[in-house]
Amino acid sequence: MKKLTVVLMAVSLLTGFAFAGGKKDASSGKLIVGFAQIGQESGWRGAETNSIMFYAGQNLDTIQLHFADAQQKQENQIKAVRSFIQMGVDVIGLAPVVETGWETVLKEAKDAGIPVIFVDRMAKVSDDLYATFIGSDFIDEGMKAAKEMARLLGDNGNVVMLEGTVGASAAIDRQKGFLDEMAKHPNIKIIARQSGDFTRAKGKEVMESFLKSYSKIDGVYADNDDMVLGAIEAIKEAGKKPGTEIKTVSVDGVKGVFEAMVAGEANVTVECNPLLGPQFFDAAKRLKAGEKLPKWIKSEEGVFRRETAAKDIGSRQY
Ligand code: GYE
Repeated sequence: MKKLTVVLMAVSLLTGFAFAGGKKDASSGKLIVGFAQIGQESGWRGAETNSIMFYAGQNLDTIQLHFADAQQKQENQIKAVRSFIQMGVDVIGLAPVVETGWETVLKEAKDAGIPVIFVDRMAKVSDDLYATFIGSDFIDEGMKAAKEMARLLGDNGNVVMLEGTVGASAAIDRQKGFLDEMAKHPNIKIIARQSGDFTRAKGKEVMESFLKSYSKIDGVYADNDDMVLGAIEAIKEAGKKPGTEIKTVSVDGVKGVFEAMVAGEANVTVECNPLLGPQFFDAAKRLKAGEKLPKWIKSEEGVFRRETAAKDIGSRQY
């Protein structure tokens, strides 16, 4: 905690489009990076932000980080990117909240000669508008989740889906993977789908309404762990048993879900690695040095089940 406080003081923090930090100090020779973060919607995102801040804080002599929190609004992210362009940073990191609507601002970055790294979510733009994407294979995560759900339900039952932010690559592709895989299990019915915006509060709200509308729900799949944690609260408040009567599968691998698995209230989490700080700054350094990077730097991820959660929880870093 102490370390993080030092880091927070050392990097410039921008909330939304508000801009603090001034022109870059070109004489410093440091790698100057602007990072346009989505917000603070989930435990996963908090872990990613910490990973980035921590790495920058450990490398203050070589890295200058300007960090913007867009509070889940694309317009704020666009303003943050524009302010980074104005500052003349060396590299921009962007976690695009949604997939579309980025062409104009990315062309501005390109014209200014500033490479852009997509971090953890993708955007739908042509290859010349970004340098690389560092992140997960969301389709694969969704498929893994569906296989786990089919196993938990013995290939039969009713499933509801709590979906992430509408238009976010992490949500769109996880659902695609989940549904494609589920198509191989015709006795499992997807009876309802709705967005819970990747947050615990909305996940709970949506699950409450599902529980009112459907008397037989055997499984809940969520695009992230936070929403399933909200759903678990809703299920308990409705007098049902999460993890046994209603099985859960979600994506991320945050501590809270491991705790729920240890308590027998959740079943499976498919890992999505948020500890991207080291890879991000490594890529930024290489881009500054003029290197060309592969278009996708993929994260490696596992699947964690309730049966081993008590053992696994000890080695979890987020
Ligand atoms: O799964 C979710 C977060 O973009 C991969 O965003 C990320 C997702 C992550 O809010 O919890």
